[in-house]
Amino acid sequence: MSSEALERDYVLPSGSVARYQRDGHILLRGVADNSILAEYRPAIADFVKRKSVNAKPLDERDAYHKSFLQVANLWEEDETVRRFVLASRFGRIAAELMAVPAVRLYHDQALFKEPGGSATAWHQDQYYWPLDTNDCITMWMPFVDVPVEMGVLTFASGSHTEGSLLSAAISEESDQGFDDIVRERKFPIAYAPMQAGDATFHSGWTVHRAPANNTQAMREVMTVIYFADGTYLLEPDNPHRPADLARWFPNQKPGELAGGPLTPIVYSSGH
Ligand SMILES: O=C(O)CCC(=O)C(=O)O
Repeated sequence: MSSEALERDYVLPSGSVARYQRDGHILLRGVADNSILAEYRPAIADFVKRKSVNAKPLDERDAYHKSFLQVANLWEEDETVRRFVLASRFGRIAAELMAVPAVRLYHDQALFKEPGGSATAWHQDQYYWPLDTNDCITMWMPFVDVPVEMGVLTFASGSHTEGSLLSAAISEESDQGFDDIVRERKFPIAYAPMQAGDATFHSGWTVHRAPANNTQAMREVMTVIYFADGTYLLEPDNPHRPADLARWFPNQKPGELAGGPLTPIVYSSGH
């Protein structure tokens, strides 16, 4: 039943594409219905729990690992999660917002911010990605209602139009540096409380952060990242991009078309 729901198209509210392209992010309501949440929330939560059994207590972690429990590419290991991550319903939204005919999966990540988990520093995702395109997008979907004080995703609207604004990995340095840039450039800050099954989509260059989780409940969030089919791989030009190249594109080289068994086409308008 819910797997069928994953194959049904989501109709974008009118004006969504223009808004996404102007702001670099958009909040869409009800992207996953209750049947989808009921099937996939437990599978993803169990997976994160299994992978996090050895996580240190919050106060013994470094600054980055205080922000969330992070588990990547669940779809490789779990058949149920695979259906969720490769769903054409989500891939189609990504393609339509970016106005491209087809998208590939880049990778997925569960980002569970624990009660008391600290803020996620300002950053740009694409700093990490050796992809020669501006057409990268992340779906960020909570499986629980997320009030602002639980750590809702927060965007600097319009910041994606300028490409790389600061060469910095997510850290206290990126937080301070982007904070200054956001203020100087007067990018409007956008965030809103979300309900389970709502999703935000943001561009790879959109500057974003999330506040701390000041509630007693886990912020359960699943993300899926896509890029436009037809994208070429870049020569890694910072200390972080070689690891992404090796992890997501094994056996591929800079200059080649990005795409292999780990980065399948998730949606194509031609099919
Ligand atoms: O979930 C968070 O706190 C941060 C998420 C994020 O930065 C992303 O999905 O790109």
